[in-house]
Amino acid sequence: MPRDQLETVQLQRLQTTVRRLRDHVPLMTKRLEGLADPSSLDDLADYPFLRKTDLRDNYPFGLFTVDRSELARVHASSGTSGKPTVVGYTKEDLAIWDECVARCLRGAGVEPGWWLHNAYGYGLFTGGLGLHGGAEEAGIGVVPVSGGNTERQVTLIQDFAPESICCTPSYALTLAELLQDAPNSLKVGILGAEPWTEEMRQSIEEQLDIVAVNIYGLSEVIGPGVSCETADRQGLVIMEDHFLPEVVDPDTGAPLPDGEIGVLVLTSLTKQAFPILRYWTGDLCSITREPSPCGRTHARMSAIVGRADDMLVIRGVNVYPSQVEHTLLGVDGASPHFQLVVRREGTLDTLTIRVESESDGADSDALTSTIKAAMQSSLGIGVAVSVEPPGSVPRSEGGKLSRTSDQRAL
Ligand code: DLL
Repeated sequence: MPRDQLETVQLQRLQTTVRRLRDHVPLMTKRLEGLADPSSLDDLADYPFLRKTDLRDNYPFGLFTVDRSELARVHASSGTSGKPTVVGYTKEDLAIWDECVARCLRGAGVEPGWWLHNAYGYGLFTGGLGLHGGAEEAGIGVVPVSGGNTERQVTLIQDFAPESICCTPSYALTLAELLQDAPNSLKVGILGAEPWTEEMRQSIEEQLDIVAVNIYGLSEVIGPGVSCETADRQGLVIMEDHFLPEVVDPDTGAPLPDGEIGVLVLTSLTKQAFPILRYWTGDLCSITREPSPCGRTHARMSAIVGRADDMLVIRGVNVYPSQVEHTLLGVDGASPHFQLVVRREGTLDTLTIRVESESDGADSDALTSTIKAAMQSSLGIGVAVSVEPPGSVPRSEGGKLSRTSDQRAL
């Protein structure tokens, strides 16, 4: 759809969403007091942000706009502390979600009639059931294997010969290790739910011999399928007829121009049970509204470069785990299995990078100095490096892998 038509649709849907929230959610009635309904998309910037703490404060169903009897499903994400955040869907919401994920899969090159090995966790996490519904909608057969039990997953991939797979990028690496170099049937991987870099993509593609595309989403907004790369991988195409993106300054909240990196803020345009206005995702990326070479007119976002709250301050220098991954995987002989250990010495935070060498017999002294020099030049600080034999660093066992071990409180 040409952008001017798309923006007309977006504005109508935004007006409906604002009215729905004002009429049905006490918190929003209060917050929107004195604010007129939007008469242009630019008015969006006048509304307050919705944050994760608002979801927690209104646990479990305080932000829903429908009675619980109208809900078809709930999902929840376990935060790092306390109560989970709960999200709800009507039957129509589920149909929209399926459509978004179906678009992701088809754009990624997954064909009707193929099979999808779905190794995202089933349950309260949105990954498993989200990809499941989208695949069924698109006519793709699902192997609903869920996360974990890696040996069995490998057997199923070998015996069922699925053409596509979805899981976290870190779990794709775990599976690749077990599949070894044996030929496999996989052609496309739809990977996301955690940050990963181009270097990690290359490594996964080489090991599994697949095209790996990046899928993004979060339960507060709908789940996976908010955006996804197409097979030509020119950024993640946002399902902009359902979700309105903004990128704002992490400190001031002011809207940033296209191309600048800031916090992604998302507004749902069609959701019924749990609409959200200006949800502060905390994820850092940039967006472009230039038409894509593949012909799509929807805005595209860059890969997530980090989370505003992921940033480490190592001796006064801001460091994102994704920067470390990017540098590390550029070093010959370093494997994609690494962990960042943050400790506190006195008042200073220190960073140790644990990384496995690619092979058993590697010269670990030489690799250590190469990595140290690479980090000094890309991050501007010295870090400690521990090169370890293959198999020493924790692997993903199906879910999201935390690359950072924060030992500052110990
Ligand atoms: O992770 C939904 C999902 C499932 C996305 C399967 C993709 C595939 P949550 O558990 O609510 O939902 O976590 C959302 O995960 O705010 C990001 O910080 C991170 N995240 C999700 N996808 C990506 C990605 C699902 N492609 C949080 N790249 C988000 C980087 C991602 N981070």
